[in-house]
Amino acid sequence: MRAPLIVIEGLDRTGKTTQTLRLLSHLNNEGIKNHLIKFPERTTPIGELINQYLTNKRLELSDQSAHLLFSANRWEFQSEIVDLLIKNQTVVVLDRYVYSGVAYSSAKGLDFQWCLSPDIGMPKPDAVIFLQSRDSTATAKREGFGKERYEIESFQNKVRAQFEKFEKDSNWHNIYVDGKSIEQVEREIWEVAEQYITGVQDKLDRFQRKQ
Ligand code: DGP
Repeated sequence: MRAPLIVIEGLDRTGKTTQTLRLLSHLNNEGIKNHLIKFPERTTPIGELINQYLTNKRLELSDQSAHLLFSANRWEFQSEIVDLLIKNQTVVVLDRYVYSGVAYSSAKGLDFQWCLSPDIGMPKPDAVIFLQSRDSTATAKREGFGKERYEIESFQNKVRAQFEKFEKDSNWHNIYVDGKSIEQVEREIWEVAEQYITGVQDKLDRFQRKQ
């Protein structure tokens, strides 16, 4: 038995990182062991290269190379994620995952299936919570938008269309953020997350006692 793996996805500047931190506080308040990993994880050597690529628009990489770097960055954490879920029985929350990898790269014109393939073998999440915005102009007006490579309104619309291809997956949950307070979105995220988490802690404790 493994602990739940919860992914928070979203377009740029939809409040994803704020909401991820609120979810962690909620888990802490409930006394549920948890661990956050944010992708891209910019502190590893591969992550540093990705950071340069995102922040220095003059740094040129082919779209395929960039895609494989983002995937390699996730693979750097594969065994840590598996150990947390299985050995440590810890809920893992990921701020972005494979879905961002596929959506951003296929929005640039790369083949959707090709984009999926380098991540085959990464752990499958129990739930993916996608923070959606119907109004791309509102997102584009948020503070800091435009600083990084992909923060261009027309491109974000293409990325959204690619993310929507995952909507039919049974673990996928859309949450619209337009016009909602941070607290409202936080409540909606918890309503989804708790379906996967509530009761799991008891089961995990019993399972560990049996080992
Ligand atoms: P964030 O740190 O969450 O703001 O993400 C940084 C940017 O990188 C954001 O524009 C989304 C993009 N991104 C995240 N993951 C991937 C990925 O796997 N592939 C590509 N091409 N872009 C990604």
